[in-house]
Amino acid sequence: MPDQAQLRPAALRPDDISATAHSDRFQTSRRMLLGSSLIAIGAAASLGPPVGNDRRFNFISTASAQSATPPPAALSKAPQPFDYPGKDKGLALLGDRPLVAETPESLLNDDTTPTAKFFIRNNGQIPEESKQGDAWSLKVEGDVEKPLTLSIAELKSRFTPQTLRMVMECGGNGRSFYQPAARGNPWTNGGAGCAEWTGVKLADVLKAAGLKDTAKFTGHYGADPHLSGDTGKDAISRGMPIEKAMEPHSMIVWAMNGEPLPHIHGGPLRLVIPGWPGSLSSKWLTRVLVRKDPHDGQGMGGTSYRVPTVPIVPGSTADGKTNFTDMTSMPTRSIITSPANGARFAAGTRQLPLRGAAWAGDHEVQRVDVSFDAGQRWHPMEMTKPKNRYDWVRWTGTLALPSDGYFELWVRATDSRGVAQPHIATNWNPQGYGANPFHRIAVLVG
Ligand SMILES: Nc1nc2c(c(=O)[nH]1)N[C@H]1C(S)=C(S)[C@@H](COP(=O)(O)O)O[C@H]1N2
Ligand SMILES: [Mo]
Repeated sequence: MPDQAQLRPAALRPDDISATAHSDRFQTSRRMLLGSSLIAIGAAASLGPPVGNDRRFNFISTASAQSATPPPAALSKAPQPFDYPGKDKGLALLGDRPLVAETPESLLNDDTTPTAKFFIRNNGQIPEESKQGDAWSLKVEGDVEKPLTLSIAELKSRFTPQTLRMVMECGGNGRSFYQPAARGNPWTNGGAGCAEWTGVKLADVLKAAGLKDTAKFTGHYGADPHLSGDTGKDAISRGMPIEKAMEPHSMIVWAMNGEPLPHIHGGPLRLVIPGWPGSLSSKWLTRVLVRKDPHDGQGMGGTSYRVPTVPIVPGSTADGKTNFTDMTSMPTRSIITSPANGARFAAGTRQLPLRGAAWAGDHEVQRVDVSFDAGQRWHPMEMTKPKNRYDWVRWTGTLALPSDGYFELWVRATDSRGVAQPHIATNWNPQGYGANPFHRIAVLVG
């Protein structure tokens, strides 16, 4: 096991981390001051003349556009570049140990998220990079007729490969919008990406092992060491009902965007379980255990990836034992990917082109609307057809602005059940799952 410091890029040393931890993004999610963000951002914008490259306006963070928090003075500071091999410098570091970084909404403007821009979420240490290539092996055992040990070469030759473009999203995406702050990484909307995944159906492999009648749940294991280095503990080990495992979109994957799966994204082999919390999509996959009972690994039970079935008072304590359930489908979410928050346009601009994405966990996106008057009027956007189930919807549209000036743009998706995103994060829970309020950005014309 190499020293973690060696694996850590230079820019992620502890002193830099504390600087990042005190960035505006981090603080706004933790402060609980009251006030209207419209007033707050308006005030920030008026601090400087509305001409030229006013950094105070340009660097209003997405988080402060979305929270009810006045932006702190530190807003004029440029965010620190993210420095990790093969990764875009614009990713936002949320934590160093374990390494966690999100993708700002404006970096999700591609139809397919390039690997360089894909978010990173680790719970433990990053394991040593495997040199085994296609000799890497996966065990399938438990409540099966014939336990299997399969190399990647065997997975490729014995089963029919498929490539699907699908969203993967962290269960905690949107967490920073909860008030009071919930425990965990303060994601805005960037704990999600949509990549082309190549591999085989998990269902085909489970069928080859032969599911017993008692096979009701799965448990997933990866090769990454626990953060403490304790070899008796797993970094994370989550599981799901067998029905989700048998869906044709639940995959064992060895390639991402047409390239061998990169080490940081779980290469050489991982699960991709679309629509449900990303934590089920085990990286560095070594073992799938088929079980009679719900899995009890690291990250199962208590308030982990669990949400209230009876709403609780925000900020109250709960142990998750009663009136909580494991999170299944992720909520409906939409983002404006262009323009970026804080963009400025020439005086006289009236036609404002917009681009974005929307997705809805297990459901489909039915419509996407944008408002530039705080929800008084909503304008329907045009949606492209997803390539396959679990692909996101890319949407475009043009707003006709009535004048120069300051506008906040809100986007709202409605899913196939007719359920739209809420104005604010609802169903507060101690670890902050399921927050999906409108994405809001600010733009200035003139
Ligand atoms: N082995 C292992 N698999 C894991 C994790 C982990 O820490 N270890 N993190 C999970 C979580 S919480 C998420 S959201 C996704 C993130 O995948 P990514 O880092 O490729 O974006 O991986 C999941 N799979
Ligand atoms: Mo996650």
